[in-house]
Amino acid sequence: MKQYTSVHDVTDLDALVKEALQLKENPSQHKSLGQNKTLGLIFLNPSLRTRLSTQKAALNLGMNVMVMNLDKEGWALETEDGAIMNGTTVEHIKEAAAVMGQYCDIIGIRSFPKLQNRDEDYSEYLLHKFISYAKVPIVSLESATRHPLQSLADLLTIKENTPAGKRPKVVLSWAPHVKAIPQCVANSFAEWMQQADVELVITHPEGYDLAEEFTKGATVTTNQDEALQNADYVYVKNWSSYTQYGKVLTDGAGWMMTNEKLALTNNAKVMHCLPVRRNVELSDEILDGPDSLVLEQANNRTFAAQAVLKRMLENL
Ligand code: AN0
Ligand code: CP
Repeated sequence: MKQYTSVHDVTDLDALVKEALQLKENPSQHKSLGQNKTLGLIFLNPSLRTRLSTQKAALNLGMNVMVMNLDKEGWALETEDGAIMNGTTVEHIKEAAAVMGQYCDIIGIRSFPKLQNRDEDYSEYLLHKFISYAKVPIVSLESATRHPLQSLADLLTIKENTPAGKRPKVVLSWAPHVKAIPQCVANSFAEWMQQADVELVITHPEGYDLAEEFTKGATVTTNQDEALQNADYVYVKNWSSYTQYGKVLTDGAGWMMTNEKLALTNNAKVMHCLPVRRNVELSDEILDGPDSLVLEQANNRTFAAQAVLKRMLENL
């Protein structure tokens, strides 16, 4: 594997899932694979899970890890080709990425969308520039449009909790939030679920349709109660509008997931990528109750990252 930016970089999804679950059984089994190899983790936005689980995965494989909060600790980055850099930016991504590529064998990068210009965000210009200038394998730690390590961990969690032979109904349910949030997690989850053996239903208020490239083939409805009927998994997530790009269109009253709503489901398990706004997106009673899978998802982030890093190391 040379890059991991979306499900399209995975040629054999079932095998990757099996490998990740097998690594979970014995995380140290490939401790010498990453010896003398360095993973660089570059953050342009905050992170708890991605930062720690990806480091843990690399340490399990025997790698060295360097972490840089580029937004706070690096020079102000210029990304535009041909820019006359007489303003606030100090260093061009051409040099910054190339230099970090010299220090690292594999690089992970987190860079959220700015949520101002849809075409710009959805072009994934920053990720693509990084890939071309760093010249080493790149793992997305959440880019402008996707969060593929989260989606792999989500798929692992669903596999582990689904009886063999069952095709579960999975509902992606929009939730309220106080801020404009990227579409990445929802886009990516929808994209991954289309490749998995599940029935995917997406529900959200008017105006929150995701880009069709991610949802094609799924059932999409603005009727949350109808969507929840017989659900086996409910994936709760806020996102800002894609069509009225980056806007918060409603306070989402009535969309928070509660036990009352879960009564419509088939004893559904509840998922969220975290961080979660308690009693805004999801009620305390769910998060503190027996139906929540959020901690299992977060735990599986390590093994998702480990499976991906292992494949990259094998290909160096
Ligand atoms: C981010 C998002 O939804 O993309 C990161 C989640 C992993 N969440 C927030 O900004 C709260
Ligand atoms: N789920 C997730 O990616 O969390 P962090 O933003 O804390 O890394």
